[in-house]
Amino acid sequence: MPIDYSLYLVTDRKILNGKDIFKAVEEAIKGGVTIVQLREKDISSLEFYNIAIKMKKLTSYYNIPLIINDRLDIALSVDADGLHIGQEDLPLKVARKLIGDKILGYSVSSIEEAIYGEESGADYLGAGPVYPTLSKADAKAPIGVETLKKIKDSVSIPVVGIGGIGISNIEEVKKTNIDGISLISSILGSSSIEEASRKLISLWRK
Ligand code: TZP
Ligand code: MG
Repeated sequence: MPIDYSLYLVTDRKILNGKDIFKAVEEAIKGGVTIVQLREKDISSLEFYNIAIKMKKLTSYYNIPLIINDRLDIALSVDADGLHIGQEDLPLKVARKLIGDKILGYSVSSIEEAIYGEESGADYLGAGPVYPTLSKADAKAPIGVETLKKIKDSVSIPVVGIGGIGISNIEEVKKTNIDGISLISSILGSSSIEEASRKLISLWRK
């Protein structure tokens, strides 16, 4: 079955401010999130594994693909649906070899990186940051919707936009014809995660 990248949730426990991550993700799924990436920074391998195994149970129950950020070992050990890596993670071709036919996502900020990603075995690209974001400490300068569109037009694999996306700019992002939007704060920073997700998916599908 083709993967639905429409509303792609990336997790961040910092923004949850103590709220249970599994509850938060379940609410987001009920609201309409179509795919989930578990992204953990500054955490032990054991903790990451324990969260990932529980998250896999939850997402499987709802038939939602689970992607693990950065950690190929965790993705394999919990039998996640895929792995997402960036420019400073394992080389893409190495990751492709090891991950087999699981979904492999790759973060890009330029057309050159996008073309390299497609040629080197990525299944989809996360392009950004599209707008300024507070959710990633080492985020690069925003690429804007013009570059996002050029990235989309330069590859044939799915492209999701990430970084600063929310209700206020979803219309502008949609015009680039990308395959989905990937978000942290507009979903997890909302007082009603389910409502926020419902609103975003309905605007995206409109
Ligand atoms: N990669 C590029 S921007 C970003 C990541 C993980 C953070 C996106 O978070 P937000 O809150 O949707 O801007
Ligand atoms: Mg990474």
